[in-house]
Amino acid sequence: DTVAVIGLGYIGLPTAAVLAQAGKTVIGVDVAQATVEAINAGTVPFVEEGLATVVAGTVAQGKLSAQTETPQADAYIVSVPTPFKGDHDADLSYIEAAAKGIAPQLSGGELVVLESTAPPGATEFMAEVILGLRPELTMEPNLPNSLYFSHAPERVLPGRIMVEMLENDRIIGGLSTEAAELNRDLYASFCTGELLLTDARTAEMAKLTENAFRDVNIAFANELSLIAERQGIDVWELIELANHHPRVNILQPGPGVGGHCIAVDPWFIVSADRENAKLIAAARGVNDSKPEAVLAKVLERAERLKHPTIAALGLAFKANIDDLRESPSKDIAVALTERLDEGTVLVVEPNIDALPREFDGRGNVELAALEDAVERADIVLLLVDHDPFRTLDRETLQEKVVIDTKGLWR
Ligand code: SAJ
Repeated sequence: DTVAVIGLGYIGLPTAAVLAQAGKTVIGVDVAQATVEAINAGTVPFVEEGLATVVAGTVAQGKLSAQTETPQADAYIVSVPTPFKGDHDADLSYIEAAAKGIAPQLSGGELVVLESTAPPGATEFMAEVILGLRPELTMEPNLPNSLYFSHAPERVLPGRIMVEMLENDRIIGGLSTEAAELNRDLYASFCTGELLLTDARTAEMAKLTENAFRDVNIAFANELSLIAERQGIDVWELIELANHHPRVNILQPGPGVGGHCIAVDPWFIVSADRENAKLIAAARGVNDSKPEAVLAKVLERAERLKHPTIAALGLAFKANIDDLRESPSKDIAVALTERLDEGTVLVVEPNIDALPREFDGRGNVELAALEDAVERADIVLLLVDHDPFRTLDRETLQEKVVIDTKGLWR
């Protein structure tokens, strides 16, 4: 019962940890020597609630270890990045590299699961790479030389990964029924949610569909926010009122959509079928245009003042996290420092200790404490709905120009 998990990032490491906790012997594989060393020392290379304890415990019990080479195992779980290449096409080269590492270790009977979010056909692609290198093995089930390929996309929410990994329902799509069943039996060892079997292409598309659904719905709210602004209407009141209708449930507008999933995955659908994916592509466009609209509004207000001080509240991609990657709020704050003719930007981000490197070399920006920044500011720009901003004393905002992109202070 040995499982190899290839790629020990935000999904791979938690997956390896819960499998080890469930009693499997788990070997994690990563190209980063520092990650491997951290795990073998029983520590974690990034922060995720509850992960450190499970990693420390399973490493101490000898159930979890890490290495840079792909080992022999009964099951393989591939959890590597799928970045963009070209015009938002999926770059499958990390999946290909993982498959090439796995291929020489196989002898027949193994399960190979793709966990990475990927476009329709990616599991087939992974299988073709492996079978291309090992033509004596087959996808045909129930033979001594059979291999079993499956896709099990994760849907955990960062910050709640260790809970959702155990409790969420999982979609499991096999290249054969037997492969899906083997994958189900493995995941049943740690997952108490429902395990829903289908084929690999449907599973791939299901994951992309969930995030595209959310993106399209956020785009609807963001488009409304632009229309409402021109009409002199408060968009949050508008949405609240419309949502009283029993069949209307509009999401919340904001400065844009960030993170590594919702702003990325819909493109994989677009790239698979540009002709038909019109609404999904348009939604991406609306959400990606929102930071520029916020910026234009702030700059317009700033131009009316001499040496304006602007407090930019929040850099993270959503509330109460320290994750600044793919964050529209950070992009807005950085662009502000570039495009402001004169004046100062006071960045407030309670979840970090130093400004990220994108601000390097800028003389007109400093990281400030909330109360200090608001007191000094002419313009207060709210970009993230972090709790400390929610509870800010509103009295301190009087006399200020307030641009509230999250509707937090209505
Ligand atoms: N946002 C809005 N308005 C809203 C809701 C969200 O502007 O009404 C923005 C957020 O501020 C943020 C972005 O959208 O910038 C995404 O945040 P999120 O909390 O909606 O989602 P993520 O990216 O943290 O995680 C999503 C989840 N997918 C869905 O809810 C369908 C999660 O379950 C997935 O596992 C994850 O993507 C993933 O890994 O794919």
